[in-house]
Amino acid sequence: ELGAKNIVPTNKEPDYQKIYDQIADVLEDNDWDDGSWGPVFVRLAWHAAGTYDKNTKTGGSNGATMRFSPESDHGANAGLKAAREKLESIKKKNPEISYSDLWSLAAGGPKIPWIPGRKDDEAAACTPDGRLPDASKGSSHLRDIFYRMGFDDREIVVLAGAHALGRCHPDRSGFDGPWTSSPTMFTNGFYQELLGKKWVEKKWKGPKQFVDKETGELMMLPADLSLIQDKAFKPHVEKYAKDEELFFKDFAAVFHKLEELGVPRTGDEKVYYFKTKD
Ligand code: CCH
Repeated sequence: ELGAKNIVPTNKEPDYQKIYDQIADVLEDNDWDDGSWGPVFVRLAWHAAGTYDKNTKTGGSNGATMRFSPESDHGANAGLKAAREKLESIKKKNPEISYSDLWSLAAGGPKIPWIPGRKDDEAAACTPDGRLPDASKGSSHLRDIFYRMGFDDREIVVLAGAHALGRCHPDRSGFDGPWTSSPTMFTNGFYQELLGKKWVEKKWKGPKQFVDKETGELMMLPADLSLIQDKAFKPHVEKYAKDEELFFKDFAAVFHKLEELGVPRTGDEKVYYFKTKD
């Protein structure tokens, strides 16, 4: 006999706004970097997705294979273990969300469309080392890496604007310092600094990088500077330095595209936009 009490919900749809709010609640932390986990969560999601190869259709934000060695040990992923562990508390509270959806959700913002449905894969699906960009290289390397994911020149420049957030750590990448003076705020400051400051090579024993001549406190990677040395990239840098609204709009679309790499879709999926608390 089938009574209401016998109806057990299966395939329960997680409450993504609730999980988004729980992530928002752990972002602020005076003991972590500049006071927020936001930047390293963005880097985690990007490194999970940026392994995509459009020709073999391998890698991408489906799978969360960075949980496993060898992908967790790839040099580019140094320091991301802390971000994965930080998100473990959210996973424990919400076991129904996949790691791959959780990492992608943790990089979300109110204007970025988000679609759930990523499925975790096993260690055998780890991507080979070398699929993420090498910061010591220039524009032709950036094109090799990002064209492989399916991005064009404008999209490469849009994504690089994420470097408004966070900083480089000598114990992770070997580089040192933030790109902007407000590394926990998402702005078009990366482009403004790139064009507005005079960049000189940092005098140190570490890997080649640049610092602003005036204060020596802000930094640029060789790959960042290549965006204004390259004739095709530079006009996009100029455009986004002038127009922050346009940058926000384009970033939302291109970051969404990044987060969809390698995720099978039918086209009928529900698209989520999240409300922030403030
Ligand atoms: Fe990046 N990035 N990134 N980056 N990145 C680093 C840190 C962050 C490159 C190199 C580095 C993107 C593209 C590139 C973030 C988001 C994005 C670091 C320092 C290096 C090196 C790591 C450390 O020491 O902690 C290169 C090269 C490219 C080529 O395009 C893209 C695309 C995104 C996202 C859309 C964020 C955020 C950080 C800060 C992380 C933190 O912990 O503060």
